[in-house]
Amino acid sequence: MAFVNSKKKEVQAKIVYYGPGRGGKTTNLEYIHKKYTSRVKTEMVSVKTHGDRTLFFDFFPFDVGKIKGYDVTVQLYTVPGQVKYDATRQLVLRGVDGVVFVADSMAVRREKNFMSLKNLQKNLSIYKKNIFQIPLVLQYNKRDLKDIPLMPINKMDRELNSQLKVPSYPGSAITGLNIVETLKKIISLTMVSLQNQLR
Ligand SMILES: Nc1nc2c(ncn2[C@@H]2O[C@H](COP(=O)(O)OP(=O)(O)OP(=O)(O)O)[C@@H](O)[C@H]2O)c(=O)[nH]1
Ligand SMILES: [Mg+2]
Repeated sequence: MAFVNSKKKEVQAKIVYYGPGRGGKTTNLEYIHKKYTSRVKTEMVSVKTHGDRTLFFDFFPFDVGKIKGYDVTVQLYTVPGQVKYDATRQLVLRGVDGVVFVADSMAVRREKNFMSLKNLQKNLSIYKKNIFQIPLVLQYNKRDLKDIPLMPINKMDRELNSQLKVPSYPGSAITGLNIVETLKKIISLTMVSLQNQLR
């Protein structure tokens, strides 16, 4: 749950980057952290395995600035995408206000995207949250790859987003394509959904 302090006019919301292993969640946060050094007052906390895979999560607080007179901070997290870390994903999702689902555009990862989206739905339901109601943005990452077969964007949209019908972006966490747009969209959806708490 977001933390709203009406007296101090402060809001803290939690946004989680979710998706299959190796899809680019950590790289999204690294890009944002590097680009917005002034809005990020802390180092990025990353708990990784030797091979650079996320073991627990990545985290940093991001200063959004003022919205409707409130000082807004979003806590950005990633989950570990590897299938075996489901218990950790559940822990990281606790109290989530908004989700970015980072799908992998590589054609060979098609099935992994499906499974991970299903897994998100299941894990949200543990907290009585509905994937059709929570603020959610899809990102089709790795569009910069040239020599590897990628899924066409309209096909990814059809397969992953035909029921959800949420905002989606082709992206690249390496070149920065739509990384900031993705972040701005999820912040804005999250704030709209919290609006009834901001009085
Ligand atoms: N070409 C390309 N490579 C990417 C992109 N995003 C991530 N990668 C690479 O893909 C690999 C995995 O990226 P990560 O950000 O660690 O993936 P993750 O989703 O955090 O993976 P887990 O922590 O295991 O869940 C790394 O080698 C990244 O450099 C992208 O947009 N384009
Ligand atoms: Mg990671």
